[in-house]
Amino acid sequence: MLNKNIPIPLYYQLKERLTQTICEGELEPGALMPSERELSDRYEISRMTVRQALGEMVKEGLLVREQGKGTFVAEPKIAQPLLRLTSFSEDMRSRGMKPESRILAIYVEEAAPNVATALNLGDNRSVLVLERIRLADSKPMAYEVSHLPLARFPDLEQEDLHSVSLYTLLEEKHGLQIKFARQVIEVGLSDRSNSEELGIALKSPVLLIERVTFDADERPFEFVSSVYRGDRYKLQVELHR
Ligand code: 16G
Repeated sequence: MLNKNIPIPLYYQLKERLTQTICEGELEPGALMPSERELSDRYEISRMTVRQALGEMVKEGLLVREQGKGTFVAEPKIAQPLLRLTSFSEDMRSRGMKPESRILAIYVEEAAPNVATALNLGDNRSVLVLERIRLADSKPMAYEVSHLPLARFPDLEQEDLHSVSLYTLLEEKHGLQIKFARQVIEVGLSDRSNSEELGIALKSPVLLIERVTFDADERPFEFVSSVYRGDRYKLQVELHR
């Protein structure tokens, strides 16, 4: 039971109690939370108090509300370190998750001016565009559009990129040495097309990430713009002084 005789608000006590049951694994990610009525009966508190506790937990990302379905325990966020250049596949494997890609499109096009500048393209502006949904344990995590100079990777279009890591392919088959990347991260809202592909509500918070990656000769070989789910990612960095 909650303690009505101490100066700690009841909604806060309930929130702490529910958070504890989630942290201890009693309520697992994806589990449906008991309804407001059940919680108010169980803890003998008003539904308004329950609503306040659940509302705060939704704001903090511990719970997610799905229209018409109920409130669920959120999947834990992936803490993405910012100082190492890794691939999506490496990141997921290092966490014991299975990386996969759903290829939405592969095509060749004339690079847009910003892509041509980022990739330092001269007269030959043909780029291979790879649109992928990146999945971890079958759940969509990110939407990525990669642009690669076609002249450097003419055979890439024929490869089976569904289960393979692009970086592994470039390193192992094309002998590329991946050296460093420049990345810009912004906050944004999901739009109609990526919301659907990522399985999130329209205008959900997302991370918009742009990466230009360079080889050992410091030549840029990929320009990637991606949309990462804000409910599944947090960024982590170690700061020194
Ligand atoms: C990451 C990179 C992306 C790269 C991909 C390769 C970010 C924001 N993006 O998702 O630039 O193309 O890894 O992954 O980190 P893969 O080797 O698994 O295909």
